[in-house]
Amino acid sequence: MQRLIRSESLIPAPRPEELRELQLERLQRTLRHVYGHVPFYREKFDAAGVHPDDCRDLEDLAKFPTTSKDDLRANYPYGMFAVPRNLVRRVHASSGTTGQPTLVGYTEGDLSVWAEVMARSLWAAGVRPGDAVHIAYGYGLFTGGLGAHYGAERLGCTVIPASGGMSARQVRLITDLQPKVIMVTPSYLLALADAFETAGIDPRSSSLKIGVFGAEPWTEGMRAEIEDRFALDAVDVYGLSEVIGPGVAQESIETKDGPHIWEDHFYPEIVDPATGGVLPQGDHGELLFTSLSKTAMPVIRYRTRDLSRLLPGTVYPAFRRMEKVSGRTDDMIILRGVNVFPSQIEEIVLATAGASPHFRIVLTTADRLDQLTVEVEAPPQSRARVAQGISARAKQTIGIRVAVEVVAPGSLERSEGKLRRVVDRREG
Ligand code: DLL
Repeated sequence: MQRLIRSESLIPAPRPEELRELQLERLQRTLRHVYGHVPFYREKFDAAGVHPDDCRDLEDLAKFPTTSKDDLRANYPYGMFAVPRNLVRRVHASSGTTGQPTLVGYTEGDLSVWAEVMARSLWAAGVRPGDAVHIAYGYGLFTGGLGAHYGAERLGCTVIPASGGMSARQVRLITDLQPKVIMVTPSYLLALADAFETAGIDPRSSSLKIGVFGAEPWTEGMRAEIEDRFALDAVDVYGLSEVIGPGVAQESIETKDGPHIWEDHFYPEIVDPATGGVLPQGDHGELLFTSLSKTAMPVIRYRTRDLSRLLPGTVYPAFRRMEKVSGRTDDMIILRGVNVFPSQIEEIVLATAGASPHFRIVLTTADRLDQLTVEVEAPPQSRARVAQGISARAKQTIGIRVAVEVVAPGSLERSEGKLRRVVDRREG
């Protein structure tokens, strides 16, 4: 895996059979490791009648049971760890908007792999040693800040660890320190665009040339909006704490065609979300990951709930790509029998002239029927046109009737990290 695609590239370029061999060896080792050290996996494998020795090629992985977020919750805090606690150098916890948080852990080796895949991701994003990188992902239990931080340091960048929030100060830092790169959630970048304007600075005149955005779904419409507002290249970084954090997959700045998955460390599968059955390459479904190199807390067939599909690699042909995540199995809204994703509403809002990109989806019950209201900002003069435009597009493209409430610019709450788009006030 030391061979590089071009003499200067950080992205490995193994031959297909070389990669499969490495994946299989790492998979077998990981299965044995969890079976030997995590009672949860041992019991689950035994109950399913499978043993690590049954994994003789990569396809055999499908015989093993999947792991869910509930399994992680039930084993909180240390039950999923596969090494003694004193070998765990760091823990992170997932956002856990509802209920019990989930804890993840890293050995020293895991932290090193994480920095490496994140450095690789930044390379694919067009970032180079010596570039200044402004990190506005939150630092703390969330993996965004520290994950991005150590990757950028590993690559040899100058890191500005701003964390999230205090937008006026972020504008000041960016203006003074002139970073070329920003790493932040797309929704918080929009809040920063407003903060630039409040400070009387055109965001397009900032030093930022590359934005590495992730931690929440964002659409092609949002990419266009961001690139236009800031005059930068916007690329997608994907990851989740259970697997490692940011840096599981990264979109190339050259092609912007969905993240390439760093498959030498994270093995992807797509399954039918309802049946759990493995789907062929190209089919849409739920993304699963199996750790290939993690030691402290490997996951086996972890159900991400993210909806995507696997596609062949392009600029990095050794690795498969995932289609940009359009939504999650658990943020799908069923409105009078029609499935609606927040990303569909995002596309509609961004395509509507006069509407600001700040919007919220509010679900209520009226006369025992579910109702979806899009709350969106627009100046008074375009109120009627925006309301009409959004409801007409929703009818045309999704086939649903939505209510639109146009509010004054600046009145919706701004994100400082991951945005909660949907407010569910439905009865029952
Ligand atoms: O959000 C890790 C991360 C930080 C990724 C910074 C990228 C940048 P969690 O808090 O565990 O970890 O949340 C993981 O966020 O399952 C997806 O639903 C969503 N997500 C992450 N990246 C993307 C993306 C971090 N690029 C969950 N597009 C995941 C869409 C994303 N959704």
